[in-house]
Amino acid sequence: MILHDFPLSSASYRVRIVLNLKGLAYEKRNYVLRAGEQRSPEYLAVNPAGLVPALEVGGLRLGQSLAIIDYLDALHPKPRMIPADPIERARAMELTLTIACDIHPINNLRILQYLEHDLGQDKAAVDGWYRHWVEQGFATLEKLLPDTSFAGGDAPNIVDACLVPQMFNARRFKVDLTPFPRLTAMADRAGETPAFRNAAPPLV
Ligand SMILES: N[C@@H](CCC(=O)N[C@@H](CS)C(=O)NCC(=O)O)C(=O)O
Repeated sequence: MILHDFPLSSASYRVRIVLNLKGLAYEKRNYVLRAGEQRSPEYLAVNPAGLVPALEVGGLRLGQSLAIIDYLDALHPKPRMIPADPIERARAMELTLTIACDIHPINNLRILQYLEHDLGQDKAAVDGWYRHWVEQGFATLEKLLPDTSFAGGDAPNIVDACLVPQMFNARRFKVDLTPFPRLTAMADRAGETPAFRNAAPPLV
């Protein structure tokens, strides 16, 4: 199994966490995103979106971190990342998609580069954009969080695999986390466990 990866990519970090939680061995191929390596013809043949992560296993080449997590969960259901119970599953997806649809896609590298290079915004404006959308999403999550040890319930699941990388990025961009004490505590609790620690990017 090959993970096309970049240490600081939060979408790749989600998949690294899940591979570790499930104890699955894999090889990594790294792409330096700021150098545009994700848009090389070789990588576009793997993932035409030109985004990491992508997973290659047998003849399958799969992009989209949540699709990869769903695939891994179907093949290796222990521990479960996506609950089987319909209500728990819907609740987990509500939290997951608040991060993966409402925060992450409007803050990824190509959006920030577009704001800077195409729309002529300076670094302060781009960083402000980043923080604004994290704060909006985190405010929603702070209200939606369950009363459990982890964001996903009694054990970490797909919600925690998305939350911990998003929290890492929030800290990188110096988001004020004081309005989100429950969210921060939950992300830190999961982040300190070995599967999450071993998936973490180097501190920047
Ligand atoms: N929805 C995709 C998002 C993938 C994504 O945005 N990846 C970022 C890194 S976290 C990337 O490759 N960025 C490169 C770029 O923006 O050019 C997923 O969940 O896999």
